[in-house]
Amino acid sequence: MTSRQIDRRNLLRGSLGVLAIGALDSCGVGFGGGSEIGPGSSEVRAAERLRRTAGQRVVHRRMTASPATVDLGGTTVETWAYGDAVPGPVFRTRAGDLLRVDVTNALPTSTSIHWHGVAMRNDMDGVPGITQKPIGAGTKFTYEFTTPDPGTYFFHPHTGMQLDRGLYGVLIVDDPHERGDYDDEWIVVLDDWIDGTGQTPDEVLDELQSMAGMMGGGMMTEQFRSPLLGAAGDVEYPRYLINGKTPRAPVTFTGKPGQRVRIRIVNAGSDTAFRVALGGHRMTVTHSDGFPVNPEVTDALLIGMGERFDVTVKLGDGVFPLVAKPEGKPGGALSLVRTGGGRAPNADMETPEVRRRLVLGTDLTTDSAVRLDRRDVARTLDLVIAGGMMPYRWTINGATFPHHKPLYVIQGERVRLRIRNRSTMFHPMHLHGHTFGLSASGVRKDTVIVRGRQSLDVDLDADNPGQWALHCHNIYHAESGMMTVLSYRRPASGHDR
Ligand SMILES: [Cu+2]
Repeated sequence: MTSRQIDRRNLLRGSLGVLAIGALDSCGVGFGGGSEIGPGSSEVRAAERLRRTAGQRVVHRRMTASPATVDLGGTTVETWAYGDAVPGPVFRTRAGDLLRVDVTNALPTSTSIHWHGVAMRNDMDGVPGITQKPIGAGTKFTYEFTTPDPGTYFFHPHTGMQLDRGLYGVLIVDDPHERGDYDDEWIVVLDDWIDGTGQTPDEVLDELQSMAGMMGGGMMTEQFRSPLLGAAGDVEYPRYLINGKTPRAPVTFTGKPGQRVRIRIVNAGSDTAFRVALGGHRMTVTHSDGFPVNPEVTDALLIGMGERFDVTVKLGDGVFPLVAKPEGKPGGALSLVRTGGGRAPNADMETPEVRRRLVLGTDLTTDSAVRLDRRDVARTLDLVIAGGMMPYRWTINGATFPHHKPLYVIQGERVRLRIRNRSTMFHPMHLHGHTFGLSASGVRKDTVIVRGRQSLDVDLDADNPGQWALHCHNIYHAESGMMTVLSYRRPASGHDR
């Protein structure tokens, strides 16, 4: 590893947070000339005040992050988890409620929690060095924010490689006005797993980053490939999980024939897109990253890291495999759906639906109720994303975080992000604090797959002031530089000069 890499990674793991934190509480006194709207600013407080209502319900929960011994089904591993379980807890609010979570950090290192997809107050977004100080080992932190929009969300650390251990849980924001035309609901969390099987995610990252030096050019350039995505991943995982279990001990969902079930699917993986299908069934996709889409019937669904989809199924009679096949990689994850008698299907992860009609988020169309209104784009920002295995370095606009140039916006603007993928690898690009609309279809998302060599435009309203991470949700890429900041800035005529 080069000294520059060591330097950068130390920055990411802590000292950047300490260095930058002085700027957080004083409005606009920070990097880049003194006009950024920081997480501790009056604008951020004002935005949160608008979300609050008289008599707002408070949902109060507690959670501890700690080392844990976890049984994945035939494999017991030492890892890090919330509440000693993988996945961690499910938190549930109604739209408009205040969520308060007291977090105790019993890990041997600092951590943070990012509430992925939630359009929340910037100072609770959980990104050390950008929105808060790291939560030190042995200390506590309370997250408290309004959950404005219904949907399926999840949470995880925004610290180093911690997400690729067992630190993740689900946040469901219910819609009090929903018709609720389903009989039951299941939460399905997908994960790619290596921790405790001989290598930690940090060791895998070190290996990827030092590969060039160790092996010279020409070797180890073959990534996992998918005709659909291009290069499909960098890490071969020994296990793939649904709700924390390998196919040797699959979780079983039970229901009755004819029931309609809403399945909320979350990809908590770090380097793996999954093809999901339910044997013997077609699925109707109803929501993408929490927001409604026009119902789309499909056999299989491709889910990138950080994406969530809700589907409904009408259950048949028998026992069926719910399969999650890692795109371009061997192996798979399995759970079972049981509504009647019969033997469990073979755990071969090869139900034919996986290879029938497949949709991605970019194939869907938006429910008109959540389409962004028609407005002229006030500002277009280019995001050229690039990089490769040799050296293992991933960039946005030519720079690696934290050497990035922030993308500046002004509150109230309609902003277009023009994402240009110059690499052969797919990248699920995630913006904090906003749900953009795909320019082509209007579909609202906060995480979107950009395939190898693909270009994609997304639009957003700059209506949530603060400093927002914008990064690839391949955690190995994000930790190797593929991150920048969407930075709200006061207009030049403002009071802060
Ligand atoms: Cu990436």
